[in-house]
Amino acid sequence: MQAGKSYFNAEVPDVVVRSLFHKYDTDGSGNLGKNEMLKLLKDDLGLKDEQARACIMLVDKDGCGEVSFNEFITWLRTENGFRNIDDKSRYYKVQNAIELFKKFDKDGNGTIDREEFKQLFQQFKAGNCDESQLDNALKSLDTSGDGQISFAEFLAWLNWLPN
Ligand SMILES: [Ca+2]
Ligand SMILES: [Ca+2]
Ligand SMILES: [Ca+2]
Repeated sequence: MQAGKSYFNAEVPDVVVRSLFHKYDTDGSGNLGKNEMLKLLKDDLGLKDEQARACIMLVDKDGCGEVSFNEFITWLRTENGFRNIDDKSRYYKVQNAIELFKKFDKDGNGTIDREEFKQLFQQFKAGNCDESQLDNALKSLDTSGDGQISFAEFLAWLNWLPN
């Protein structure tokens, strides 16, 4: 499968990507919300529903649920952007990571906060943890420093995907 082949190309001028982005920003917010992104990925890039949902998790770096133009173009221009969806073994790992992430994102808001992280940390450490260990671990995962762990940060920490 060669989903999105035509756009997945560093040669595509920004203006083309921008017009694609604006076409699907139907509420004119300047960001693509979840439904807008789903529509773009499925209608224009030809992804299946499940792939499109995985994609959104990958593109939305800060986990705020909205994709900015910068996040979008960075993802399109990154060689691994589509590889993570197209390549069977990479995609399998992405799916597993998403499942794991969702398990700990108890309130389903798309990021893991400190309370949710505590559960994760205890499970991975197999025991109790003190608060300073917890804070240190959180800090090392939270590379953006916003106090929340996004899926992108989580995936980087799992280190399941080869570059
Ligand atoms: Ca929008
Ligand atoms: Ca959460
Ligand atoms: Ca973060």
